[in-house]
Amino acid sequence: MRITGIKTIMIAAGLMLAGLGNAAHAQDTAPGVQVGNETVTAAASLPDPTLNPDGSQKMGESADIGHPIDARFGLQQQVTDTGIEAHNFHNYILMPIITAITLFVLVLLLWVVFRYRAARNPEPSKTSHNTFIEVVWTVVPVLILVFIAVPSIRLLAHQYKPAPDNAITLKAIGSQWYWSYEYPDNGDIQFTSNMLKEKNEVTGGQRFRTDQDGPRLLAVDNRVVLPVGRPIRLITTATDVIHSWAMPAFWMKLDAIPGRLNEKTFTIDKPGLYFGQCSELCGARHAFMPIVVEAVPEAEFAQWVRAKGGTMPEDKNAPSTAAPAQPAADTVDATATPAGGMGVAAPAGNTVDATTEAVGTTQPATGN
Ligand SMILES: [Cu+2]
Repeated sequence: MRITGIKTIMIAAGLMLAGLGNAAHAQDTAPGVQVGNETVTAAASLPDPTLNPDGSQKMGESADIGHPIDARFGLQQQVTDTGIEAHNFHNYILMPIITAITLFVLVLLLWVVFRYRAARNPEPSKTSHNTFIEVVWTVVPVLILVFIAVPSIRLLAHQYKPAPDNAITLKAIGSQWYWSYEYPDNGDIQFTSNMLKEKNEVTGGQRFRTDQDGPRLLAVDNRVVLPVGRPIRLITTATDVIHSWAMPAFWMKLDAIPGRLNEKTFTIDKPGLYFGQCSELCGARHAFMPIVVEAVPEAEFAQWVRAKGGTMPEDKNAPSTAAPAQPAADTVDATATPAGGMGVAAPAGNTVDATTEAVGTTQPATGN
């Protein structure tokens, strides 16, 4: 009798989950559908400023930033403050030092090979000790390392600087094999981002990639929209295995680890479309969970937030608002993670919430 009861509960739970999965899938396949807006019906009629009336994306990839370019030499152009600092450190300090040391060692080797070859130097020197040279080859490398350490540690400090109070929080949740996103400071916005398939890979009315969406294997159905010029507090976690949220133009790669929250801050300087990928080998379809960020002016971001049924933190201070402020109590803890958020375990309750929510709002992996 008891076993039958448990069986019934499990079947009911299975049916419920299947229903959730289908609902999420239906939302994702329809372009331009508002996600996570069920609590704010008044805002549902606002148009999404990033989409054309027909549901297609307004912003296409830019010519020179945010994506790989054929035959590019070097790293992608950086559009964040720490990215520019790191790129300059790489270009003007590390590369010249590496090049100089490599050439110096090459010249020394060639000189030894030719000058001291057996034919030219039949009677080798028995010298085994030279104090001056030994001091030089100890002190000079130490000085070089100290010279590198100063900008290196300064960069590290900038990268882990805690987010200021006006930062926008983006929570990226990795799952096999897609990303889901939440904007805990902006009400109840959450959505799933899946890679777009090619035209010949889809059947019956399913959405496929167009040139406006971005390059093959990098375009997604739902883009992350972020404001330009305002600090972003990125928080990552995962539901199954370790993923990594990586965006080359932001100098950003942050592991997404189940049961933990990692945190890093960055500010985007240029509007544009930026493409990245999961950068931690996470299974069979690891290569097919791209990341797309659309950076827009702050006013447009606020419009997008309201179109999605969310609120801007400033709305709370406004005298009257059309949409009621969303409760964001549970996000306070997550965002209060100390400066060195990386590696600091969040309170267990938070992490569990994050991962369970993600499962409920994402479409099945087979949909990818
Ligand atoms: Cu992954």
